[in-house]
Amino acid sequence: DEGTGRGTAVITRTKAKTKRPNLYRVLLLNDDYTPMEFVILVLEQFFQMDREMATRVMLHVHTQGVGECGVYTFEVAETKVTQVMDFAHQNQHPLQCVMEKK
Ligand code: TYC
Repeated sequence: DEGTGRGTAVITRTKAKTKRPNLYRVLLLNDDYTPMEFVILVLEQFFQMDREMATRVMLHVHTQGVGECGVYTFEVAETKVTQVMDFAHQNQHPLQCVMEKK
């Protein structure tokens, strides 16, 4: 450094940098075979909804084709999708659950 006579400047961050995590929507897709009651059960069990909210969301998916169950960080969203897909498979329902980046 002294050899060239040129100094090097280093800027250090003083303020704590908070970076927001990427968020993902977990969606339920409609189909013709999964019983409405089963979908309500899924929303209550995996998305902490009460019966009223679960029924509203289920009916939204039923009429609109797709609906949001919740918004989570990547790992949580991935876990929800896996849990719902496993539970649907175990009960031989074709219910589809997916995640998409917000
Ligand atoms: N369409 C289904 C029925 O009539 C009900 C249903 C709702 C299925 C939501 C899937 O994500 C779903 N039995």
